[in-house]
Amino acid sequence: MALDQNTLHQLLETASRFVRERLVPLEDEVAENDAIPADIVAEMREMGLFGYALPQEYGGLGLSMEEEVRLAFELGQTSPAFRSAFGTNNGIGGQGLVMDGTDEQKQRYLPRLASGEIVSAFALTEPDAGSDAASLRTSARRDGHNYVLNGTKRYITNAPEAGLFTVFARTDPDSTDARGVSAFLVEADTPGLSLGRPDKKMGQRGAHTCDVIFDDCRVPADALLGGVEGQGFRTAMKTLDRGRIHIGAVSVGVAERLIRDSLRYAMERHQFGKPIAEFQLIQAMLADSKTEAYAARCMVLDAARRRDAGENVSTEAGCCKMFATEMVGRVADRAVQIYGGAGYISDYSAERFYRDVRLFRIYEGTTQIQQLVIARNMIREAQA
Ligand code: COS
Repeated sequence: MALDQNTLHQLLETASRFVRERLVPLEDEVAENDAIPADIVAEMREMGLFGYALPQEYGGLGLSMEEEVRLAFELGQTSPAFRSAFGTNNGIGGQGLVMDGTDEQKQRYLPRLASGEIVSAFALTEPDAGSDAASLRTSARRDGHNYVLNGTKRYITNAPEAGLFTVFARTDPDSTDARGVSAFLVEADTPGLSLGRPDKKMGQRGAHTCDVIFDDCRVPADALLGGVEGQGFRTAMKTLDRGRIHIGAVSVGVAERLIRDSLRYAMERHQFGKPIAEFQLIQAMLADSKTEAYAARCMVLDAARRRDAGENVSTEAGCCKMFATEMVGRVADRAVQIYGGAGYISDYSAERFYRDVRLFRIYEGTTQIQQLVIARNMIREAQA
């Protein structure tokens, strides 16, 4: 545990109040404008939210995985776009640097990530390399004291806001698999780096993705993460293992919010002369959602504790990501069903959350990739 119980309790309380009093009232506005107000981003910075999972020595809060998931349970209780604003710095955008960066690279970037001065993004996916991430084609050719990057990255979360990209590119042109992939820290204003138009997404408005294009983009040799070629894919996988537990925790938070909202609605809405919450078919939906969200909460906490204890949690991370994201999809579907006609109308939050949570089953590894990771690990362990 990085924090004493009192400090952790205070942090969770503050986050919960921030969500209830500041973020929930802004959900519709953010969805409408596709932007998070600047004063809210400033408050997030002041609260330390851009660096909760980054080491204290670089200005972060240095939360353990268990503390982080407990924070994510709170932060998940509102539109996922809010969490996305600082999520990449703590997660896929910042953890490669924390895990594998050189001291100099950490010194240069982590304090600015932790303070929220810059936003980071994780540039792995390409037009032709999604689930098969190791087949990526973006190249990084060594040229004297530089590398020259060429290629296109796709659906990159926070790219429009990012000041720093962790870019995965092939340094060994003769390779076609994971071994030839290296990671680079590329600043957004590097000549040769440009952005595509923001993507028009199904949901999570207020969080932005777009293409990142590298056209003879020249970076100094010390932009190579960790100073070692060929380690990039491993860095990406380790980062995603961690991120998958986090997404599981956010899914639990959203599910708990949806359950609370649909329970309240069911108790207020009258049909056939009584609140619909008194009908057993509505009760069955509420009970199923409650049970599944509770199971996911327990799972996520267990995986986080195991990771804190130093266990390899690649399998458990996959289990959490798969179960919790599928769970919140079912919970959102039941929420719409309980709201009935109102659930299909955008005046009620169920409709928005239904679209927002769909992404959880796709990014940071689809459900099908989690199944593959879990089963492959099971077979490997059985053979050992
Ligand atoms: N931690 C550390 N290293 C890992 C790892 C992990 N969790 N998973 C794999 N590796 C290492 C392997 O040990 C292997 O290294 P060695 O050759 O030195 O042993 C290397 O990485 C390649 O692994 P593997 O052979 O398993 O790679 P595959 O090409 O078969 O792909 C999957 C593995 C499918 C699991 C991977 O491509 C993946 O996770 N895809 C989904 C990508 C994703 O989540 N995209 C979302 C983008 S971010 S929003």
